[in-house]
Amino acid sequence: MKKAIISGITGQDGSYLAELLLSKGYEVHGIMRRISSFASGRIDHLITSNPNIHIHYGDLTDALATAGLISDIKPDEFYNIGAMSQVKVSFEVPEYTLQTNAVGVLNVLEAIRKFSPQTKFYQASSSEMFGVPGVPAPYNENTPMMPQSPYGVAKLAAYHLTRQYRDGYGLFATTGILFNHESPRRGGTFVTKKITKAVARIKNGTQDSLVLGNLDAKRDWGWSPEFVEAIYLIMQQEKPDVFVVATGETHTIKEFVEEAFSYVGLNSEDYVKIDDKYKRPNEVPLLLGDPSKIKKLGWEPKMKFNEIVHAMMDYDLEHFNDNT
Ligand code: NAP
Ligand code: G4F
Repeated sequence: MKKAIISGITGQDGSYLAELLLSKGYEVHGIMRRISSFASGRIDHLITSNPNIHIHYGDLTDALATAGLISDIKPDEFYNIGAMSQVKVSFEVPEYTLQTNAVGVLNVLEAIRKFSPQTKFYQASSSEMFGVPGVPAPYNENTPMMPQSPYGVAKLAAYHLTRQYRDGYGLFATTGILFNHESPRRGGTFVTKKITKAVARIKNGTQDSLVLGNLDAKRDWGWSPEFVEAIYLIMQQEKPDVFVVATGETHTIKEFVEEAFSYVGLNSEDYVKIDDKYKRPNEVPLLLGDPSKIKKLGWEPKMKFNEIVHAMMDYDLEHFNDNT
């Protein structure tokens, strides 16, 4: 039985990845932070039903605990999915973001190098690493990078650490540069979930309006369950490498808003307000990926933009009162 560690198992991607690995017969070890309320909502259905999932308290910033886990378990695969993943928040907590998203990755790589060098390592890189003004889209594995947020800077540092441990020490340290991907499990502070939840509440009469920031930014939105399949595929290659994972289609935030409101027969102009507090000091205005390289491995994005909006709306219309 193959053993995998997933950091970030309580998050959107971590929970879908845990499901995928368990379905493939893996013994899955998840790292979960201790917080003051219950953090395991997205994986409770697995914990209560599958004896092959094991949860360990930990934190990527805790080098000793991370090294202890890797040294004890000696996993076949380590999926580094954990991160402070909210770009806007990274402007408010830049040091913490760098500690978790850059130094935290170094902690894992060092532990693998010292205690379990046969472990394959996957790093969750991000399209937020791009952002050179004027560089034509779509972006691929060779597009120059210039992140526009502390989050992106931290992810770029981790991207280079992954490359350096691959080239310098011969570790199987691989990475996917994932563009935005969504699902009903998306955290409530990200724009898609904020929109679908609000529209469901407005439709049900429990919310009056939806307050947003920049509606003109464009994002290449995919479907998280499909993107974790790409992560798994990247990890199964013979050699570590870099792959862009994207749909190759981009839409403005405004288009997402309009699609969500029209799905429930409402006009977005009657409900949407703009507040500058949701805007960022700087940001990447256009994200559009070129997934040609990963498509050659047989991966294909299937869920279309409208289908993603509708699937998230269907979920939130049913769960509009949930505290997620
Ligand atoms: P998410 O839902 O916010 O999940 C992040 C996970 O990381 C959560 O389990 C969180 O734990 C955990 N975490 C946060 N700080 C940690 C720390 N200091 N130590 C250990 N774990 C920590 O994010 P996601 O959307 O699933 O994204 C997964 C990964 O892909 C992240 O690395 C993200 O940066 C990257 N990424 C995401 C996208 C996207 O569009 N979703 C695109 C590109 C890259 P709690 O539950 O305790 O908060
Ligand atoms: O949903 P978002 O917060 O996602 P963002 O910043 O693109 O980051 C996500 O994707 C990255 C990959 O490209 C990941 F690495 C990262 O971890 C995360 O998953 O914002 C999307 C867009 C931005 O342009 C933002 O300015 O929506 C715009 N926006 C407009 N109003 C808003 C809001 N974003 C949020 N979160 N909240 C608003 O009210």
